[in-house]
Order: sequence, then structure tokens, then C-alpha cells
Amino acid sequence: MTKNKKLAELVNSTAQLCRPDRVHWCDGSDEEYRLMLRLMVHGGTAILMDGKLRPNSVFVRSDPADVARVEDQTYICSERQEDSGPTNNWVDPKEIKAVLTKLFTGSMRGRTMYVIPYSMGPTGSPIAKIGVELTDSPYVVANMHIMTRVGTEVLDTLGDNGDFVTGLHSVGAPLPDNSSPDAPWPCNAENKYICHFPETREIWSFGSGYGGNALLGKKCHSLRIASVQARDEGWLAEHMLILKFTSPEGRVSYITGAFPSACGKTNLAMMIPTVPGWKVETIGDDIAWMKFGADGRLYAINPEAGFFGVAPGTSMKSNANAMLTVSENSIFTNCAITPENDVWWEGMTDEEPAELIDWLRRPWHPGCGRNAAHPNARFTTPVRQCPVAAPEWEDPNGVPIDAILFGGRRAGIVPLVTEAFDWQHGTFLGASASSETTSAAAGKVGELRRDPMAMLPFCGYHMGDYLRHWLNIGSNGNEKKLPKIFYVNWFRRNSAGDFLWPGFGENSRVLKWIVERVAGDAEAVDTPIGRLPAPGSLDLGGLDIDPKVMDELLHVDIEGWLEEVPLIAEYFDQFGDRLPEGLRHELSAMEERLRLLRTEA
Ligand code: O2Y
Ligand code: MN
Repeated sequence: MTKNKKLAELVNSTAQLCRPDRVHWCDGSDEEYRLMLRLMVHGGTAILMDGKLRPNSVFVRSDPADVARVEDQTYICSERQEDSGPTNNWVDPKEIKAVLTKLFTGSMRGRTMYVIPYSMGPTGSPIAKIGVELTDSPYVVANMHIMTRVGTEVLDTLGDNGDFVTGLHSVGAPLPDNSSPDAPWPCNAENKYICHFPETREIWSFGSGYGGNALLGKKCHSLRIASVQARDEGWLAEHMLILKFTSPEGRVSYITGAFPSACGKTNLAMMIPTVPGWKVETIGDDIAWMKFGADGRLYAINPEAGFFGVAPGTSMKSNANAMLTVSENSIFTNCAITPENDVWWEGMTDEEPAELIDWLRRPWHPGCGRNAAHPNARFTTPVRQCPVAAPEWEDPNGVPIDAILFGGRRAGIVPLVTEAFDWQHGTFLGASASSETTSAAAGKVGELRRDPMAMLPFCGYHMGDYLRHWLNIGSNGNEKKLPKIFYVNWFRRNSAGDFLWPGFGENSRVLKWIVERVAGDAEAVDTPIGRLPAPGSLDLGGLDIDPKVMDELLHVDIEGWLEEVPLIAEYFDQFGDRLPEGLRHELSAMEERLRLLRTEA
């Protein structure tokens, strides 16, 4: 229980509203995690995996109507509509609270309400923040155990008067009476609402039990609400991996990287470099909170304690470290099950198993015409189990960042790597970032969408103000100590549609060039879109790649970029006068440089 007045009142009033049969205060213990697994097993939500094969791990199959984040039903409910901006859905906070209060009324009947006190970031870290999620889902409790720091220590840190982000969550499927059967994956497909109240630092989530909709510490707290806190307090809450990159001489660099959902962030964060002697270690794969240290540098923490990674495509070839991480204490959601009671998903092995039970509980065999695992199937697994977790991954003070990467999935135009001229230009590169969509969010696959700093689905306020905040961060007197900014594209294709760059561990060649640029040890050439590797400066030793392919990868397509200019301008126009002038200036300066080069050519 708690002496914290706000928390005690919240728990009482929510229990009054939602009418759960009982209230459970989470202590974060291993016994509690195991209890959640047992409850899920007995409720038909989960199957226990072979204890010798993968101890403390389960398979979970969700309802087919609840398999991904739902961006269309995700709202930023700021007091004033103009503060949520054109890229967010908005509803009036009073109106939606009235609607949701009706939906939450009695919504936990027949269920337990779990009170999850959690810390995003190492408990007690000066960069960490506390949240409390009230939920009726044992799946959420078990996942929050892995993804955050849960329990008594958090309550102690919160103390009697500490403040926290409030998260109210219900799967929205009350059980009418004691004898009512429960669904294996209760949810409310007709009424899904993921609502954020930025001014009051609240999240109300109804109807979905899945991932980003329900594990409120993740996207809802650590990005949408935290981005607002970061704006107000002068720091950055970003959709970024954090990695440590060490040279053969032992020189350490820390890099953060923003890539849209399911663009290979987890693979990059755990990469096995192919450049001899270089080492990558992981600090985080999805979210970075960056604050200025006393020395004027930006320090980052990973607010999470686990990975909620996309399973399909993960293999010993693409990401051996992720495969080794999921060896125990893991939750596999919407994956397929082998006859040996192990897990499988598309791309895990070269050869497909002869038979499986698919994520929809049906018999599956190669060539049957269906996916065995859902394309957005996930593993939830602790960072501490990652063989390449950096020893300092939980340093409460964070790690000093040397370089920031932006990127996306672009088949054409965008070179392998581009260095920004300065912070403002780097902000422009991030602001104009775009990518071809994947299945992480419900919606169409393969469409091109602009995704500023990969924050489009996660920015808790007006995107124009967010971009202004980025510029402000670059003009607070610490300019010289800021990380350098780069834009990367691993996904450029040739005219036949084949990828030009081998990716995966070979991306370390690009990281090497980046950290050498930071140290002043590598050459670059100025182009209208930024600085590109000078001939010979990218270490390609031992890589069998045609020089013509490298030329294509580093080619600046003047006409292609000139066609891109009005598209970026059109995208920026939606932000009206909230778009900082500096970004318009960067766009016209780039256009001018492109036109000049065309005239000269
Ligand atoms: O579909 C979901 O609910 C998960 S989305 C997700 C999970 C982990 C990391 N990133 C993402 C994302 O969509 O960016
Ligand atoms: Mn993400």
C-alpha cells in the first residue's frame, strides 16, 4: 500500500469506478511475475514453455482484432486543439473523459485491478520518472515487470508527496458474474481509445491489451507524455536506440538513433560489427531520454528495462544477440509453436519447420499460404539478459552522446550516410525524414510517410513546437558540445529492386566513419544535401562490393532532390507559423545549393 495521498486517492476512486473484484499492489518480485504467468496459463491466455528449454517463459496469442498499436484511436487530448497539432488526433479532454468514464464504469467487474508502480529509468536516477499504471490485465503486469522497474522500491522513491504519471488501463471486457467464462484474450474491439492528457500527465487506455496500447510505460509515458515534460523542462524524450561503439584502441563513443517503427533499430542496437576490432554494445533499442549534464554535454538513459522486439525476421544471422537474449524470462506474443514446444517465426531459420501451430492456433505447414507468426509478433525480454548489454546500461547519470542518427527506409534518393552541417541543418534532416511504412502500426504497409525524428506517432504535442524545441536545445550556449547529427539509409535499392547495401553488421562501417568524423579523423565532401564520405574514407576493407554500387549508394541525385523540395515544403506547410523559421531557411538553402550545382553541371 502507500502513504502517497495522490496515489491512495487514485486507487480508491478507480476501484469505485471500475468495480474490480479485488485490488493487487504489485511488488515487482519474481514470485509475482510467476503468478502472472500462472494466471495467464489458467485463464487460457498463455502456454507455459518447456522450463528447461526457456525457463519462466510463455507463449501468448492475442485476439486477431488486437495485434498492434492503433494510431487511428490514439489521441492527444490537450486543453486546446491547436496544441496537439495537425499530426495528432485530438478530442476535447472533458468530452472524452465523459465518454471514457462511462466505458470504465464497471469495466473491471470479475477481474483484479493491479496497481503497478513503475520507474522509467533506473529507480532514483535524476533522469528517471515514476508512473503508476492501474490495469485489469495480468499480461500487462508481466510485460511491465520486464519492460520497466516495478514495485516497492518505486513506491519508496515516490514517498508521501512525490508526483507520478497516471495510467488507467482496462481491456474493457467485464465479466458479468462469477460463473461467466473469460475469453483467452479479453479486449473490446469496438471501443478502443488510447488517450493522453498532456497538461495533467495522464493516460487513459481502454479496449486493447496489446503492446504500445496497453504497456503504458512505453510509448504513452516515455514518449507522448515525456515529450511534453521534456519540452517544459529543457530536455529530449526521443524514439531512439542508444549504442556504445568502441574502437580497437578502446576509444568509446555513444550514439543514439531515431528510425521509424520496425526499421531495424533493435538489430542496429545489438549489431555484431564486421569491421575488425570494433565493438557494439547495447544500452537501449527504442527510447532515449537525453538531458544536459553539468559539463554541457547531452547524457542519455534508456528509460526501459526490456525489449519489446519485432520477432519476424529476427534470426541468428540478423540478430544473434536478440536470439540469445530471449533464452529465458521472456514472453512471446503471436508467434508460432513447434512440436517441441519452442517458438518459431518467419525468418528465424533458413528452413521452415515441417509443422507448427500458428498464432491463430491452427495447424500450419510450409506452403499452406499463411504466415505462422503474425507480422507484428513480439518478444518481451529483459535488457540484462542481452549478451552485449553495455555494463553501464543502467548508469543513473546516463552516457554522453557523441552522435545522433536519423534514418528511414527509402528505396531511392537518400544516400547511405550524410552528415549535417550543424545542429540546425541536422534538425532539418530529422524533421524531413521519411520512410516506407511497416506493420508495426495498424494501417497500410509500404506507403511513404514523412516521420519527423521518427516521432510522428509519438509526439505528445504540436510537431511544429517540437521542432522548435529541437532548435532551442541547439542554442542554449552548449552548441560546441552537442552531438553531431547524421542521416543514414540502409535501404537504397537498384533499378531491379535489390538492396544496394548489405546492412546488418556491415553498418558498422558507416558507424566507424561517423565516429571518426566526430573525432576529426575522417574526410568528407560538401554536397548540397550535407557532407558525404570522401572517396576512400569509408572503410570497405574485406567487403566485396562493386565500386559502382558504392557510387550509387553515395550518389546525390540532384533532380530527385529537387523533386523532393516541394514535397518537404508541403509537409512543413501544415505546421503554419508554428514551424520554426530556421527549418524553412534550411529547405530554401538546400534548394539553392541544388540549383547552383545543376547550373554548374
Ligand atoms: O505494436 C505494438 O504495440 C508495438 S509498437 C513498438 C514496440 C516496440 C518498439 N517500438 C514500437 C514502435 O511501434 O515503434
Ligand atoms: Mn519504437
